[in-house]
Amino acid sequence: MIRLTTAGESHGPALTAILEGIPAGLPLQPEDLQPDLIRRQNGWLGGGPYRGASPRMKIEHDRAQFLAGVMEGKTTGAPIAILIENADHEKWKGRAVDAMTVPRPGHADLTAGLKFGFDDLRPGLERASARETAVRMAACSVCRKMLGVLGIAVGSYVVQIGSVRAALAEFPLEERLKRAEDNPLRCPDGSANEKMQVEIDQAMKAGDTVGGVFEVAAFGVPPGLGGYGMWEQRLGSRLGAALFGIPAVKGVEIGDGFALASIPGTQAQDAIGLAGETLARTSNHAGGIEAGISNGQTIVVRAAMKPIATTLSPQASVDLASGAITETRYERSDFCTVPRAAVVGEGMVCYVLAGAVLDKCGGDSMEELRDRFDRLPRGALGDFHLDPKQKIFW
Ligand code: EPS
Repeated sequence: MIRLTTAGESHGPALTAILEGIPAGLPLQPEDLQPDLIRRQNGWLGGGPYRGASPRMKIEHDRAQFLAGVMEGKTTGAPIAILIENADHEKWKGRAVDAMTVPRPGHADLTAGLKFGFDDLRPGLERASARETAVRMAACSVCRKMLGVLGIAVGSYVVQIGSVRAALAEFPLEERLKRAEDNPLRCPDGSANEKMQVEIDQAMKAGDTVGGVFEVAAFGVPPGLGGYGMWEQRLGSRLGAALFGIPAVKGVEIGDGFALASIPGTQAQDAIGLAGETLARTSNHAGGIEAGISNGQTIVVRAAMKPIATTLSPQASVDLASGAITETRYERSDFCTVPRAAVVGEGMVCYVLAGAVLDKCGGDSMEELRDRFDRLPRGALGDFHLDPKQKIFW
């Protein structure tokens, strides 16, 4: 059983995470997590954030430290404790802060204030802040490292920002992922990239924010992960829950998702054929999941983010201290987080897949896990044990 808990406020001293269930013997250094931490901050590894990422990204230089569960550069099988310091904390330490009493629609201010009965809305937004995804990313990056040993790779790209949609049909999945790493907006379509930046720039000028859509693909996933009986076992529901767990995500699709609702059943499935002695498909409408179980094809999921709730232009609200009708006050934030959220999406997919692999194979050490993983059936005809005679079941 794999389990992740994070703790930490956006402007508190540090963010922390405890990741349980990673087997012993996985080589692990803080530097292994660094590329993902940089990609989450900037949208890519190339150098600096895109225009429209939060100015906070120039303040934070996230670095993960292991406080437990890693000795001599290897996991021990014990819970892994991770810490990332908040550089911005220096500016908040010892400073008196005006009470926050006017909730921003769409943020946690109102719901957390009501739920917890706070006398100031700040504790809610401090914990609800997507700053939390920094340490979540670090923990998910450990899962990525474990999956990498098993030959499973996960990547992402942006398909839409605001009203600009990328034209991706000409690029195979692998090419999309490669191209995404060359652009801070993570969009594989070069001309769409430029239009997306213009859309973000326009939103910034207008004191507004923009949302969008990203996709995550996982390669090398064996058939047989997940389950069909109960909803919490279905790989689709696990991935869906994880992606919905990213702040501002309002929609998730698997494979062709909503588009499948409007085409005939004969065209919506992925016909089963043979390549030599192994089962093969020529399409992947199902996104690598059939009946809640991975089918050995590439897993493809898509998530839609609403525009960030914090806008420079004031929005109508109520001062909860006085009851007066008023407007929101601006708090520093991102104007568009879609490229950054795509990287967090990769992390969430890694976390779910690592859990599903461990559920299927178990293993206290990487050696044990690897041995069991390597023996999983991959869909050769010889993997099935069917007997064509009649049977009386009931
Ligand atoms: C966030 C507001 C901004 C973002 C933050 C999420 O923080 P601040 O209020 O300090 O400007 O930068 O995200 C991060 C710090 C991060 O590392 O992703 C919010 O309100 O959700």
